[in-house]
Amino acid sequence: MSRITCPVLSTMTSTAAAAAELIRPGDNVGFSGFTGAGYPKALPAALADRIRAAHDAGEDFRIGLWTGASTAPDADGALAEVDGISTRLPYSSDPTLRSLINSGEVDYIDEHLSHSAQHMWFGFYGPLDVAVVEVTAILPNGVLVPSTSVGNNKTWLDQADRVILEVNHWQPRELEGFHDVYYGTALPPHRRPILLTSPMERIGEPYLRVDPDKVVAVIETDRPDRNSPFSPPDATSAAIAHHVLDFLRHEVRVGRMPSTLLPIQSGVGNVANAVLADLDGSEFTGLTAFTEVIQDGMLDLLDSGTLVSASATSFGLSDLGAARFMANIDAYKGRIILRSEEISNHPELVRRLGVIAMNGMIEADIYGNVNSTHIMGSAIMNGIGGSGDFARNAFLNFFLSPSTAKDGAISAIVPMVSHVDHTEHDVHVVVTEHGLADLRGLSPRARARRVIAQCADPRFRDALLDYAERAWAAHPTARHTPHLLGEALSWHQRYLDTGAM
Ligand code: 0RQ
Repeated sequence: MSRITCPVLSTMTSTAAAAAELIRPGDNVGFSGFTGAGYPKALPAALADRIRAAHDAGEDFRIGLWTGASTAPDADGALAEVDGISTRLPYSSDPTLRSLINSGEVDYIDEHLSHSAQHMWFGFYGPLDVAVVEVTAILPNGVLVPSTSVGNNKTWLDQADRVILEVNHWQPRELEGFHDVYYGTALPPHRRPILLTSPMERIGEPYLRVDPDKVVAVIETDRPDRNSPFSPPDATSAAIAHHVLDFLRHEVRVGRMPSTLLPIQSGVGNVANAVLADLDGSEFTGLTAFTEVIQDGMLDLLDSGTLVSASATSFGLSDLGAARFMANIDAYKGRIILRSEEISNHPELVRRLGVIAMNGMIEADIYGNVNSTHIMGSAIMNGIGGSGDFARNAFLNFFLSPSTAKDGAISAIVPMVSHVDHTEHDVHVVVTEHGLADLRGLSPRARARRVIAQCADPRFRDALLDYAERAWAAHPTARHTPHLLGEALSWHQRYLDTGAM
């Protein structure tokens, strides 16, 4: 059955190789895709071939690559392999690309995901030459049924000079009706409130719009999303999850939130999945999610009825999760909504709904500053993603991590973070497998005592306490946030010197 029923756009079908010829060296290219879902599957490989051939012929050919968030080895990875990317924004987790960013060959602009669309309209990034967007189908009137992520697709389709569409037959045709694309955004000073007051409210339309005159090629594919596997929760992530749940019970008991909690946001990865798994076996029911990514744990919660509904911008499923979603797709309709990331992560909405934000971190310092992005202060891991959008505006935020990294050699609790993504003014609760530090309403020194006692691994606790006490003693007129700067900075240097990193 044809997925391209628009009489105008059905004349534009093309091979990936021919479509790749329409991208020029130096173009800024906006791909669809978010956490391995809904990214273009054919064009990137064809473009990588073209770039490799150009490089073999001694020509310079690299593009600026913009996306919703991370894509997959056959998109980011394929282009990174051929050294085809000059600049990249706003988020990536691809290991090949990470190496090129960290070796200085690719310029990476690591942005809050809610900022990426508006920074395009504000003109901060310059022009977008080409949008390459995966869709599920093209309807007779030319509107597009989105696929498994919405991300920045609306903005890329609006703003690009030329558009290449990939119609992926692997994506279930039944996805039509899962999306809510908001077209009411405007530029300051003409902005109006976004009238979304509950996570499942619809404020937009189920389709993406495209100007048919800009469409230069339509490619048909039949290829799966990336769908990374999840490992079952290990003892460390299970312990972290238990602390989070106990704390939520406490917050309900003292009357700070209803027994159905407030809408939850959960980051990606195994620790976040462990929290969702723990919620599933708990007494909590009637929950809602206002989040970025629907991972396997969220499907479990929807299946068991613990979660009534989930609003997000993307799926981030394992193969098994994707198969389960497809087998029961009609049962999820009306309970899952996918939106543009400018809406799923919107500060106004996160704050209005009172979201409970739960995200991973690399390290926290004793005063509650959090590093989510950099190893030893200099090497990027992934990027800030949506963690800042949610944490900064949340009713309550958690930052979660094992207390140590690299088989216990490195402490995730440090005197001073080597890079700051979330400041002490934004961070509410830090959690490791050893315990949970509720930092709300505490002064810096009280925070330090609590973080060290509750979250640090016992092997590092004495050293951290000793540091805090000596810093207090050292500067009697500077005791608000006491630091021994040389020593704080050499904490990480020691790991580098001893080869732990
Ligand atoms: O590296 O695999 O080489 O050993 O960092 O660490 O423990 O596997 O943790 O996969 O949950 O990722 C913060 C990176 C955590 C993630 C981060 C090393 C560690 C390992 C990964 P190896 P883990 P996770 C929604 C929200 C920012 C974006 C975000 C992240 C690797 O959660 O990217 O929150 N967050 N988005 O060994 C040295 C330390 C370390 C360390 C960990 N202290 N020192 N190395 N590592 N801690 C999603 C989106 O926005 C799209």
